[in-house]
Amino acid sequence: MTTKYVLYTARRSGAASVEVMLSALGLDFELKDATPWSEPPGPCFEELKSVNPLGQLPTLVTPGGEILTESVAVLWTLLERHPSDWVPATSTRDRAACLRWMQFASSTAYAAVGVADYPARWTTSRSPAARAAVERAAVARMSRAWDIVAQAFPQKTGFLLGKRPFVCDVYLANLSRWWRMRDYLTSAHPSFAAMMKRVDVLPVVAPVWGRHWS
Ligand SMILES: N[C@@H](CCC(=O)N[C@@H](CS)C(=O)NCC(=O)O)C(=O)O
Repeated sequence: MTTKYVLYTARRSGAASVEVMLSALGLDFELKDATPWSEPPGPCFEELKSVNPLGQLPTLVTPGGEILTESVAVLWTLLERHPSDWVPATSTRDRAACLRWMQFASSTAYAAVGVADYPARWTTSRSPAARAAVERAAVARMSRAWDIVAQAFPQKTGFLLGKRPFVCDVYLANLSRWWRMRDYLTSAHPSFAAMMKRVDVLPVVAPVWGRHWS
């Protein structure tokens, strides 16, 4: 049993949005570097695998010892347990939209990132050409996902759900950084890219992004 939240994290990973939310909610937490892709892996990678067999980030251990995985579930559970104005009020259309678009981004864009990052997992072929083809298909799927998100939010001011940002803004701003999707958004959907930049500079977000992407 711990007294604080423990977040297994890595630079430039999906754990960044969880770091933002732990700070925004004023929670006591410890970060453990469990970078899976470095050589050698982060010092806490073996420990991460003992709590999450896939060895993926973000993985959060609660003060009560529960293991939380899956980025949307991790964020949503935190927001449910620590009420704040980072999520729209219960039963509102905005709350449904907030969860819908986080889940959409997770199951389309984030899932495609997992394929592009590790194409060998998604083809039985050992040929570099076959793996490169899987990677290209995954990147195309990512762009398609961001087209759909950007077309759903054509506004030129404010954030996804109006004048103030919610957890969905932070989540999408994190996910859209991979595989040059910000460059893609800037050319294909400039007003959406500008919205993501407004999220990047929020006082709770900028220091975390600075640690991850500087
Ligand atoms: N469905 C998971 C995906 C998590 C994921 O793919 N995380 C990446 C880092 S951003 C990871 O740990 N990759 C290492 C691996 O898959 O081996 C979620 O939403 O949290």
